Amino acid sequence: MNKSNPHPRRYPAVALAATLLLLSLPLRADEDPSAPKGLVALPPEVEAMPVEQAILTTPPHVPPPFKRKYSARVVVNLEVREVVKRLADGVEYTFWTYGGTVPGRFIRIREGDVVEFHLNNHPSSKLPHNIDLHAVTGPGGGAASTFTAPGHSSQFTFQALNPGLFVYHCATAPVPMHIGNGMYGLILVEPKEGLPPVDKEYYVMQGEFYTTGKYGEEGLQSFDMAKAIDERPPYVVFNGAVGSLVGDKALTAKVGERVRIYFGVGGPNLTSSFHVIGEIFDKVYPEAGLSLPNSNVQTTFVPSGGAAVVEFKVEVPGTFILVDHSLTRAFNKGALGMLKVSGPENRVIYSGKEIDAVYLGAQAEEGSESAKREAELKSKIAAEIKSNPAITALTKEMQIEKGKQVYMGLCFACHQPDGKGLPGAFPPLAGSDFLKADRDRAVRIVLKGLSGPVVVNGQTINSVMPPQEAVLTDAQIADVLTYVFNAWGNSGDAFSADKVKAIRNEIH
Ligand code: HEC
Ligand SMILES: [Cu+2]
Repeated sequence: MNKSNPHPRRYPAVALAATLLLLSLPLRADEDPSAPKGLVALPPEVEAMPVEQAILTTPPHVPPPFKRKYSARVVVNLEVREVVKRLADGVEYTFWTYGGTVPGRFIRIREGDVVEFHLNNHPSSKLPHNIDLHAVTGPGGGAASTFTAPGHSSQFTFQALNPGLFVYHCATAPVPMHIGNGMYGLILVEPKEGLPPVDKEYYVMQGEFYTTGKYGEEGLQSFDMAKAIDERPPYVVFNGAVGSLVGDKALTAKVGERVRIYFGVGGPNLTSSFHVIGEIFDKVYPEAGLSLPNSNVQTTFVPSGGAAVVEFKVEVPGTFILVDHSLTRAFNKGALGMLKVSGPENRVIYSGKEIDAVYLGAQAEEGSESAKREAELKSKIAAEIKSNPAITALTKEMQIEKGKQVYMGLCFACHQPDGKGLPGAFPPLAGSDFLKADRDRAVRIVLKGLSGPVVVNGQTINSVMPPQEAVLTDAQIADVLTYVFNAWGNSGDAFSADKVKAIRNEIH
């Protein structure tokens, strides 16, 4: 074992120049890099430790477990790079990274190791950056010693006192922006006794992106501070992009293997309800302290700036979906990955669909005979009333009031009390050209719901409206549509319950 330090060390002249340069930049007071202290005089027992270069890996890969049973001096070289990459199909983003990827390089060290850490900021960077490693005991987790201008390199030393899986991130102001642009990663401090061996180890991190454009809006997107402050990210993703762990980029395992996922949340804001659909975590080290695993966990809660280690044996083949179980994040914002398991089936553990048979449930009763009779009478009355304009006007007014009550109890939650909807999520009913164009269709939409792309006043919405046929009576639907067609500057005739009923029958 080579016990000398083969490592060239940078000398204070360079560092001093760096400091002078940094002092000329606008800094936060607490980031003022006091002049470099010079290289630490390591005690003989540390000087005597073997020196090794850390192996850093890109996600979803993890460096191999340690074979050594002693502490070492580990040299870590991490390079900051600002890169334009894919965030989603057709969507690009200028990511700020540790090593060119989001999350940054996975760093694996061993409890007790003394780490000589070099943060190198590539000359092509536009901004200074630093690093706060949650595995570090000391001011700013290293941030105070690593503020590094483009084309510069900072060095500091720390000892890994606590085992665990830790997040690291940039802590340069504005911190949420640096993290929000992708400056985070994981550092594993393996306990001295090691971790139980597994067959596959993977590295997954969740983080959200606050793009100026909506989800899927094409082109180069930039960071939207207002959305970040409101915590309304268009994207919540695993490993830095929509689809980074799907298709041929999915994680893989074979039936019978034990899988361990090092899962972290970079944030900058959202926490994760991490879940693998169709699996139960045999073991979770909650909050990634590596001493007390929990057993048989469905979903583990991972804080922003925190991590968890999950382990499970894969028993049957298939595709298992990694999600943040806050599910619109998974299905509408990107927080979805895949683990593809190959191998023989075990139909006792999971049979697959065994039988498809016809099932005749209790049919929704159309109503009793008397209700039918009542409806007939009502329709006769309605016909009579129709011929009297004064009554028609009063009936319409009453319908509008009743319809308003239905609207304010149900529809308002999505279409908003003012009928204006929410851009990108719920179409407007106020002034809606789509609504006005087809009265019968409006009835069908309320009865049956609506999904798929729909263009309202030139804006495309592609979402889902739940059916209301089981919730509202024909009269209520007639009333609510009469209200909708006459509120917020809209104008139109009243809807009759009979008409609604006729349409209901037609589509059944
Ligand atoms: C859970 C949310 C939700 C509720 C509750 C809801 N809607 Fe909708 N509605 C939607 C969405 C989403 C769409 C667009 C669906 C799509 O993209 O295909 C929509 C579309 C429509 C449309 C056609 C588009 C337009 O703007 O003209 C009408 C009409 C409509 N809703 C009326 C109603 C009425 C009336 C109610 C109450 C009885 C109601 N909705 C309740 C979510 C909702
Ligand atoms: Cu930074």
